[in-house]
Amino acid sequence: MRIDVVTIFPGYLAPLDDALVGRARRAGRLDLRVHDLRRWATGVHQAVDDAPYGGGPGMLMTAPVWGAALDEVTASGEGAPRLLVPTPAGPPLTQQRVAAWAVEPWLVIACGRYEGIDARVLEDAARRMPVEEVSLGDYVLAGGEVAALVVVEAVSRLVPGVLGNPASAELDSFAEGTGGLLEAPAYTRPERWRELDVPEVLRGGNHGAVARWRRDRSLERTAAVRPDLLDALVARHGPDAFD
Ligand code: 6GU
Repeated sequence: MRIDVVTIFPGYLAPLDDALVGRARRAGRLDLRVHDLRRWATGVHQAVDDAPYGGGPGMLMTAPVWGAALDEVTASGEGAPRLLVPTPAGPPLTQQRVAAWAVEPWLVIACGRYEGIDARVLEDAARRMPVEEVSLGDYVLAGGEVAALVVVEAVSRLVPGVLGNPASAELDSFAEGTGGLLEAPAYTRPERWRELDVPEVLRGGNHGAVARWRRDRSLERTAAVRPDLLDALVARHGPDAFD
């Protein structure tokens, strides 16, 4: 899979050299390319922003700079990529959307800064490729770079061959295998630590009992912190969802 990230702060994406994603890149399973938007800026000051029409605070990133960048990046491969644009104004990121993007051959992520990007940039791009806006949640970040890190990490761990044990992705919180619920708490050795014991059932080797215990803890935890996920499960599977 190929992912291009366009940003005015390429250094922000440096963590993608590390850990799981870094290993996937070096193994050739992930072709990740980070581009400095300023490369496409013109004029002596290499400006990428300007004041918004209609007034208001802050600056907007300009259409000519983004247009030139996206023209070049999106023409540099086979076919058209899917364009992802992080913005607090987008629909929220979910594991479902992550899983859909993980089977795409090519993603381009356009990181906005300041008050965002001239709206015509996305309108124009959508003439040639699928475009999706995405938000990390109901709070405001200074730019799209952290969201790009989140998307790249979440997507790449679902790309075949990236995760050491593919079964672990199936059991993740929010994944299909757990019915879209949160995972149960987990324990490893030592059995007793600071007078705290690992739950008896997990030490017993009764796989059916372990599975029931995990499902109950999973329901408990989800009801406590994310009741909306339980509602979604009932909406999908009906009132017998917990049997
Ligand atoms: Cl994707 N971008 C920005 N700038 N702020 C955000 C966000 C994205 N998601 C939540 N807040």
